Amino acid sequence: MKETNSLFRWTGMLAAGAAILGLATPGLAEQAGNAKPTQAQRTIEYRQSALYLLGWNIGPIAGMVRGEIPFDAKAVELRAMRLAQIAPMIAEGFPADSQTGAPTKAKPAIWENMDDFKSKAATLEQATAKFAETAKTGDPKLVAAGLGEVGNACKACHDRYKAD
Ligand code: ASC
Repeated sequence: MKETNSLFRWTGMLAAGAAILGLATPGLAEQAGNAKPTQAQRTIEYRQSALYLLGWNIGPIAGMVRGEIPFDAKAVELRAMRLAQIAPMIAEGFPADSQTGAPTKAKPAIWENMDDFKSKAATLEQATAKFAETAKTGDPKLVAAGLGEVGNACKACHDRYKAD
């Protein structure tokens, strides 16, 4: 069909133009210089993405708890729910074949102490699940305490397993 062909031509030209202008948005693995990322690169990008999303959603809650931005109970509830959904995705990002292969702050100690690592991940899951319930109360004091528990779970793992 004529319209379809011209649409293909246009999208093709747009893609070529975007590539020339450097507008394409490759994932971190591609940015590292490989057209086709290795499995380890994909895995490392996966876990870094999940951890990034956790930080992204904690940030505004922490800002409210510190009094830097106004307390917004609905926003806390939404973000806490996201944390509870994302936390269970973390452990999956650390299979044995992903110790190296892309820049990572994950220490080898993770794979030497996988049971402990998984138990710390489980603690985060529990803390975020509880926090998602707490957030529904809309009580700033309870939210502050719950955020503290979540933060402690983050920190316990980072202290032992994240390179500075
Ligand atoms: C965050 C973030 C972390 C944790 C940690 C909690 O928002 O990016 O790494 O909380 O600071 O101790």
